[in-house]
Amino acid sequence: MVKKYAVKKIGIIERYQEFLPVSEATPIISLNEGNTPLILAEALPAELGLKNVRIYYKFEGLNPTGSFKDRGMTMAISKAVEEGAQAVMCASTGNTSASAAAFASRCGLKCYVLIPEGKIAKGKLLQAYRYGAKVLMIKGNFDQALELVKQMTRDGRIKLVNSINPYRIEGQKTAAFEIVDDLGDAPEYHAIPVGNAGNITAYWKGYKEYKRAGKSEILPLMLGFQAAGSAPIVEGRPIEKPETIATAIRIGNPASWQGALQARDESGGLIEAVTDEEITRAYRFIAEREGVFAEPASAAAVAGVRKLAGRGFFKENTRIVITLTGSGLKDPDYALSFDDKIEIIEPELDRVKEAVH
Ligand code: AN7
Repeated sequence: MVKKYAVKKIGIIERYQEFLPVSEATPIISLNEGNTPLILAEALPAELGLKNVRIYYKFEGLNPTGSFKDRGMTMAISKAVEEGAQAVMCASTGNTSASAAAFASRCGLKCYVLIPEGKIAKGKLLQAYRYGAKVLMIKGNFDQALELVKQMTRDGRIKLVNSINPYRIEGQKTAAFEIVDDLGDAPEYHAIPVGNAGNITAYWKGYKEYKRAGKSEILPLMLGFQAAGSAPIVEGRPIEKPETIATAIRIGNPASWQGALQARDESGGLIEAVTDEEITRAYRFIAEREGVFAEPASAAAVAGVRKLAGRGFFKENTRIVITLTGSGLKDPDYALSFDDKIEIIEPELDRVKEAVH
C-alpha cells in the first residue's frame, strides 16, 4: 500500500488509506490535514437545558487552511496529479478556493478559482490570492460560478475540484472516522451546516462505511441546517437569489442535493433552516462562552441544535457532535460588525483604570 513517511503527524490519506481509493501509484499531496479535535462543550448543554446530553464540537477550523475542505482537497489534488492533470478549477464561496489554491501550490498545479464578487469573506479571498491561484471574481453568485466551472472543465483538460468530484467526498468522509475513533462509537446525533451539501453526504458515507467495517455499533441521526435565506433543500426548490450573512453557505442550488436527502432519510434525521439572527447568536455564544471561534456558517449547526433542543428533540444519555466547519478568523469583517466596539484610549494609567471596572 501507500508508503508511510517517518513523521509523527500524518494526513488523512495515509491514516485512512484502506478506506480510500488510493494505491501505491497515488502521490500524496498533504498538508497534514485532519486529526482535528473533538472539543467538549461546557456552556452549551447548560444554556440549552440539556441534561445528560454531551455535546462535542468537531473543530474543523484547525485544518491547515482553516476549514474542512482540506480533507477533500488532499484527495482531489492527489488524484489529479496521479491522473496527470496540469491545472484545476473550482467555484467557491471561499473555503474551497483557499484549500484548492494551497494544495495546488504545493505540487505545482495551476489553480483557477471563480468566486462571487463581494460575497466572500476577506480571509478566504486573501488565502486563494496569496497561495497563488488565479482568482476570477464573477458578477454573480456561487451557483452561476459552478455552472461556468462545469462547462470549463467538461473536456477534462482542467480538473474540476468542487465536491461533484467524487474524491472530495471520499476525503471528507474521514471526519466521521475520526469522530468514531475518538468516541469509541458514532454519536446519536450529528449536526452540520449545509451549503452545497457535499459534507453531509460525506459524513453519512463515512459513518456507514465505518459501521460496516465493525468500527461502530450505531449510526447517528444526521441533522443538517441551511440559512433561512438560502434554504433550497428545506423549501424543496432552487433559490435563485440566495441571501445570508453566512456567505459560505449562500448557495441556491446544491450540487449534492440528492446526497443530503439520502443522509437525512436513511438516518431518520432532518434538514431545517435557521435565521441569520439565530446564526449570529450562536456564532457569538460559542466564541464568548466556549472559547471556540468558528465562522458564521459553522454556527448555523449550533443554532440548529439550539432550535431542536427548544422543542425537546434530544433524548437523555446521548451525544451530539456539531461540525464547526471553518475558523472564525476567515471573516474579520463580520467579526467586527457588532456594537461592542473596541475602546480607544490615551496611554495613561487613569484611563486604563477607568476602563477596567
Ligand atoms: C465554513 O467553499 O461551498 O454543504 O465553495 O465553507 O459541503 O457545501 C463552502 C461550504 C459549511 C457547507 N461551512 O458545506 C465553498 C463552499 C463552511 C463552508 C459549508 C461550507 P457543503
